[in-house]
Amino acid sequence: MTIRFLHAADIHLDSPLRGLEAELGAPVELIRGATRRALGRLVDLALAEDVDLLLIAGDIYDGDWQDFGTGLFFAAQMARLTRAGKPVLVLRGNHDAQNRITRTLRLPEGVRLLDHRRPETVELPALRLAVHGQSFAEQEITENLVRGYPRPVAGLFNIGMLHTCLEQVGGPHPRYAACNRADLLALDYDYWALGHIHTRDVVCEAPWIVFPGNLQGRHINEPGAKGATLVTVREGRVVSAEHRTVDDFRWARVTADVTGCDTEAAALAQVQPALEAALDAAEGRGLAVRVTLEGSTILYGALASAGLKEKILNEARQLSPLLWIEGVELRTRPRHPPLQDRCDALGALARRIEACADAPPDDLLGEWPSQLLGKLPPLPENHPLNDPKTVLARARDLLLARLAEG
Ligand SMILES: [Mn+2]
Repeated sequence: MTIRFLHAADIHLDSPLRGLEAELGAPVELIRGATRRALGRLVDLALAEDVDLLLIAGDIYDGDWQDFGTGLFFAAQMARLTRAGKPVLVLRGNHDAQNRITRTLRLPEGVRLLDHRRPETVELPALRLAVHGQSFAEQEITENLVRGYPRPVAGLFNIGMLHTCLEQVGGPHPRYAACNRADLLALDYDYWALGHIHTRDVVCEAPWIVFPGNLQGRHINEPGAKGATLVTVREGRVVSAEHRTVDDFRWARVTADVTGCDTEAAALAQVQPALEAALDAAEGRGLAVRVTLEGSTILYGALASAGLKEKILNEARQLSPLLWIEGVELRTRPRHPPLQDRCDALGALARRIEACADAPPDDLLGEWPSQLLGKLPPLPENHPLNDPKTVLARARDLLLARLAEG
């Protein structure tokens, strides 16, 4: 017997845009509707693949609905599945915990929202499946929910649904139902359908422990293809758990190396292929790109001046109306034409400085560096100041850079 189910999480339906309206040229409409269109595509995929079941492991909503439209949209999409006879099991996560969502709408028959007071088990005998899970009652669940989950049902394929930060504890974020991998393994289920971590992660394959990632990236820190995990189970064993992309708008980071560019036009030309590659990867979706420039360049100062983002946005717009520049990051280093090649007094000075660095340090510096160092506390053994040649080379580079910048 073969069954297939789709595992999604972190839909964050109608997630608000933070400050995007104020950004020059931002495709606000494309981004605003993206979470809804991604959910629509998830349902399209479930129908096209004729899956037996859809699981959504928490954070369907980003928070309390602005109005009933959010809930209406979700219920209507779920009805497309239930009308086709496909059951749906959902959990509440930290964003849509029981006490955070004040408005309610009846969900279609066939959509099962798991209990927030205790772990609930749903058996689907026709599919030879048992699904165990518990919703978040409130936003911050500090207890280890898994500790209360029941033993597996013998003879069935057991799935655990859980919204959890897993072992990502510490840092600024609260412990959202934190647990260890060992807690999950101890329950001896066949598949763990997790949610909360927005980057897809197959934590383990024996048994399968999977974060499918969120359905739709919402900002530059959620780049790349987003979607759900399609799982195939044959004779009670997982034979595949594949990512399927359903996102509608894409976020990407690209890097362009501007080493050797001596005009702004040349630097902008270096950005173009990186933008084209990102557009290709987005396969016709709207795309927001963060561009990082790196390399050493004589344009170091020029690139840092105002207007660079707008100039790159202009290049982007000419490539495709679907492309937007979310931001530009400069990781360039300064580089100046060698002063030593000049015929004037500055060139002569630069050549003297250059030559000094190759001279024996004692000839050049005499006793004073060792006298100076003698007055300092002892340096660690590998400290660069212990080597006069290194000190000289550093001094040379610094002097030449200062001279070149005028
Ligand atoms: Mn969450």
